[in-house]
Amino acid sequence: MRLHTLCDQSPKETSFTLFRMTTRHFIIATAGHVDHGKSALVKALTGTDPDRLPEEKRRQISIDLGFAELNLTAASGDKIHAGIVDVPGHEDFVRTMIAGVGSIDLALVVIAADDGWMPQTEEHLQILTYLGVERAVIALAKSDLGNVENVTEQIRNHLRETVFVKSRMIPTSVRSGEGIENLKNVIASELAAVQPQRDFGKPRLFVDRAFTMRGIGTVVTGTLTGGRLHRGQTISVQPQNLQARVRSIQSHGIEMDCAQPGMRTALSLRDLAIDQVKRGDAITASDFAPASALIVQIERSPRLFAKQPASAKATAGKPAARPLKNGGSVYLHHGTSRVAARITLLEKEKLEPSQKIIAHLKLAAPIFAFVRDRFVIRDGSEQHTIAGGVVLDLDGTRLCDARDLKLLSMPATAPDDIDLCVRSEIARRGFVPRKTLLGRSHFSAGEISEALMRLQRNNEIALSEEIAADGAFWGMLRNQTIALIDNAHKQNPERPGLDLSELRSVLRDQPENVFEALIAELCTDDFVRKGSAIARASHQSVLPVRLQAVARKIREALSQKPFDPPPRHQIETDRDGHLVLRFLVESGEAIEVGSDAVLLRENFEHIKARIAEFVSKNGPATVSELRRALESSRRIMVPLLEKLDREGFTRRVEDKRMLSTIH
Ligand SMILES: Nc1nc2c(ncn2[C@@H]2O[C@H](COP(=O)(O)OP(=O)(O)O)[C@@H](O)[C@H]2O)c(=O)[nH]1
Ligand SMILES: [Mg+2]
Repeated sequence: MRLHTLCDQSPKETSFTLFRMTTRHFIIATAGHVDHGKSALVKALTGTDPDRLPEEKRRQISIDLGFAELNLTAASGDKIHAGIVDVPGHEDFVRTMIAGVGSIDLALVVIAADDGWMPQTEEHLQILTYLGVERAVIALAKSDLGNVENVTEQIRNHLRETVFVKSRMIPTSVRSGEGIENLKNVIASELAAVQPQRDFGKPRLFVDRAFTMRGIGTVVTGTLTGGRLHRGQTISVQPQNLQARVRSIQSHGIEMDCAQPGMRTALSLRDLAIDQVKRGDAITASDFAPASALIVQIERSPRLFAKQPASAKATAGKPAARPLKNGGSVYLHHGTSRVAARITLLEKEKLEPSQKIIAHLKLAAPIFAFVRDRFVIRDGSEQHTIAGGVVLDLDGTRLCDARDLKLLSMPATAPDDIDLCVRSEIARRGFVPRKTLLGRSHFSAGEISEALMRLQRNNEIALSEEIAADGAFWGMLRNQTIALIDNAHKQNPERPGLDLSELRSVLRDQPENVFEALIAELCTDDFVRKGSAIARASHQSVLPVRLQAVARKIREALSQKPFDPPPRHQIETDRDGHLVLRFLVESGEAIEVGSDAVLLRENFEHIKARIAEFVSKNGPATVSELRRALESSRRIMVPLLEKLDREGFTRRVEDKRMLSTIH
């Protein structure tokens, strides 16, 4: 019960014993060149030294991600709780840095006043931009050592034409204490303006640490996004698809029943051995599959990036300044994972700075991605960050034609427009099962079904219980089917309609669920199913004049000895006979008693009544007794009684028939 009480509160309103007021949760990550004072600043802000490893202490350099927490109060009085991820700044650890800055709300970019803008300042800035981080506070660290004014000017120049152009810049010194309080206030006011991370019911936690704790077992940590995780919940570890139960949840050392998006989260997963989970894996609560071939939009920053700060001329020949080529081997950084990938550019042969392009990425191992996830691309030698991008499609095995590219570009330009995303997804595929439509996306199931309703109201799509189909595709399929039905009525007016098996074979390219949805939809208005056929509701099967004489003859033949008519093969001696007999059977005028025995319906009803009468009067009867009494034959009576047994009218006991008790 308690579990739900906590989780049913809105993300803004979590209250733990530690925070009695409304507390909002955010994630901050540091960024900036090595030795510029990031870790020292985190310690000054929080009291926690993020460099926790002995090697980090010995070498005085951050190697892995470090974590701390910062409690602030916004001007409104709201409590703000920020998890801080401290990243390494050294060029050898850019890979770790990228794992630390996914799903953050604010970047704390640290630039030493005595050193100014440096290569990893630039590289980190590009990484933040590629990952869609739009909010940063710039700490001008070591203000006790440098010329703050000059360096401020230099940084402003570097930030021109970036999303961080308006970022606040605060001189700080951990030595003198200058600016630390001011920095806290600025961070608080920045975060107060940030919307808490969305809860769209699809939790993902990209693992940034996995370790064992004595008495607890395997523990993973990461930043939770997309949805909540509860204690006791069964989760899956992707991409290896292992199931485990969440034994307990903590955030910054505090036990909780439920973690929410935007929280640093530690999960104890006792069912898992430590070698079954590692950094880069994703913890999720859904059964979505991972993907290993993606269609993406990639972009290159307009800024050239060189290992050493240098003029554009000096960087021209360096790898980072070279265009990204078709077929190249790269590393994709997504969530906390890094995976080798081969890139195929779909629109051009190479990607120059400032350009955006659609590409295929074939991954060496699957990743647990959603449509609209952002990622970073580094070169095959892992020396340079060369591009960033956004996932457009998780099924990159399909080939893309020009129409595909156009439809893919639509949501790429407006990724938050759910109608556009849904519309493009359906248009590209013709139809999509509703269950899977944009399942792996940042939209909730509710948002997706509302978008489907809107699009249906605007006649842009057709919806059945199972599938959502593109309006044009559906219209074409519908018209084609209606034309086939009308044609069948015209060609064979004596038939009840078009055989569904015949229609299925014409539409064999369509999957079963589309076919069924089509039939179901047609049958909601002008069409009906008649046995194994579909027909216009208004269709009455009639014999063409040409066959009416044949019909007369057959009726006569069936009437002469009503309970012992001639065998079927003697009646339908030619094609016309076959057509007429089928018509009589389909229209219900005649009944197929056995494979070679047909009775007119009135005679069938009559003989049934006579059988009932005979058995009621004389008790259970044999085939011979009934055949003799009713002037029939074995040829008719045997299959007739079997049919009546099947229908539950009679019941066989040894070699006699009695009446079933049902009627
Ligand atoms: N004078 C001075 N030195 C600082 C300041 N902040 C950090 N340092 C020193 O700069 C070095 C690198 O700091 P660190 O926080 O490890 O940098 P990081 O690599 O960006 O995390 C350390 O020797 C710190 O003592 C500061 O505000 N003033
Ligand atoms: Mg550090």
